[in-house]
Amino acid sequence: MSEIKVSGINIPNMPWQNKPADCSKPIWRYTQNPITDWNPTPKCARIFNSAAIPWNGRFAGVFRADHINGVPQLHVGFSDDAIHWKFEDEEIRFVDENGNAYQPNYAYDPRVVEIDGVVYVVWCTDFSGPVLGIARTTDFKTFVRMENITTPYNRNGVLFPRKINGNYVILTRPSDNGHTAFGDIFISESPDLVYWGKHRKVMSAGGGWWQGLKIGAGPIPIETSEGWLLFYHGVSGTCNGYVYSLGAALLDLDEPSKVLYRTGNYLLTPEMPYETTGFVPNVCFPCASLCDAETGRIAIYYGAADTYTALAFTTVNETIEYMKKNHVNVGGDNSVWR
Ligand code: BMA
Repeated sequence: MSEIKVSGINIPNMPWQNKPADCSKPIWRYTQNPITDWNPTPKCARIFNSAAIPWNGRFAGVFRADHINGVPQLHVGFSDDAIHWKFEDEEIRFVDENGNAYQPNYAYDPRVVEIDGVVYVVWCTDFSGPVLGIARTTDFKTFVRMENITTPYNRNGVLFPRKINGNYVILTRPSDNGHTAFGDIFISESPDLVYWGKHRKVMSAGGGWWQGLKIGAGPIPIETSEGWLLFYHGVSGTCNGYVYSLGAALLDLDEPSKVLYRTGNYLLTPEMPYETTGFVPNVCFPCASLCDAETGRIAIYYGAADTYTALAFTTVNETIEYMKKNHVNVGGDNSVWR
C-alpha cells in the first residue's frame, strides 16, 4: 500500500514504542501501563477518560477526575513526555463570557482540540441531565464556558480539528440520562460554535457483538489523505454488564457523515488486569490521541476500568490497512438524509 499522508503537526517527542515482534494485532499497549494510579491527588480518586495535546513543546491535558466524593470534574495536567503527568488538585473553575464564575454540577469525558490557535474542551456536563458543554482557553488557566452544544441528552462530543466546507463539525452521541442501552454516532455543523444544524447520522451500533449495543466517537479525528481516521468505542451488553472496546472508522474527507470503512473486529478490548478490574470492570474508553504527521505514529489515550489512564500505539498505515481488510457494512450507516 502506498504511504498515507497525515495532515497535522510533527510531534517527535510523543510517547512511542515499536510493535512487539509477536503482536498480530494492529494496536499494541504501552508496556508500562497504566500511566495513572488510584488516588493521583488528594482530591482525586481516579483519573481516566482524559485528553492530551501538544503544548509549547511540552504537553497539556484536561483530565476527568472522579473526586473522593464520587463526583467527576475536569482537571488540568502538564507533562514533559505525555506519560508522566503533574495534575492540579483543584478542578477547572470556569467563567462565562462575562467573566462570572460557572461550575458544572459534574463534568466528564473531555475531548480537547486546538483550532486556529484556540483550545476547545468539549465534555459531558449537566443541563437537566447529561449534555455536551464546550469551553475555550488559550493558556490552560482561564476556561470560558460557551453555549451548550446540545439539549438533553447527549454524550461523546468530538470536534473535528478544522472547519470543513466553512463550518465547524462535531460528532455526537444522543443518549438518555442513565447508562444508555442504545446509541449511534451523529454529526452536526456550525458556522460559529454556537448554532448547530445540518444533522446527519454517521454510524449505527451493530456490525459485531462487541459494538452491538452502542457506539461513541473517541479521540479527535486524524486527517489523512485517505479520509478522517476515527477511533471510537463500541459496547457489548453482557449478562454481567457492559464491555467497552475500541474500533476505528474512516470517514470521507469532504463529507464526513459518509463512512468509507469500519472495523468488523475490535482493535482493543479489555484483557489486561488494569482493564478488567477496577471501579467499573471491562472498560477501554479512548478519548484522545497524539499523531506525528511525519511518521504516522499514533499514541491513543484510553480510560481503563474507569480507574486508570492507559496508552496504546499504532500507525496510520497499520490501522487503515487493517480496516480495509476487515471492513463491515452496518445497516443504518450513512442512512439518514440521503
Ligand atoms: C459511559 C461513560 C463513561 C464511562 C463508561 C463506563 O456511559 O459514563 O464515562 O467510562 O460509561 O462506565
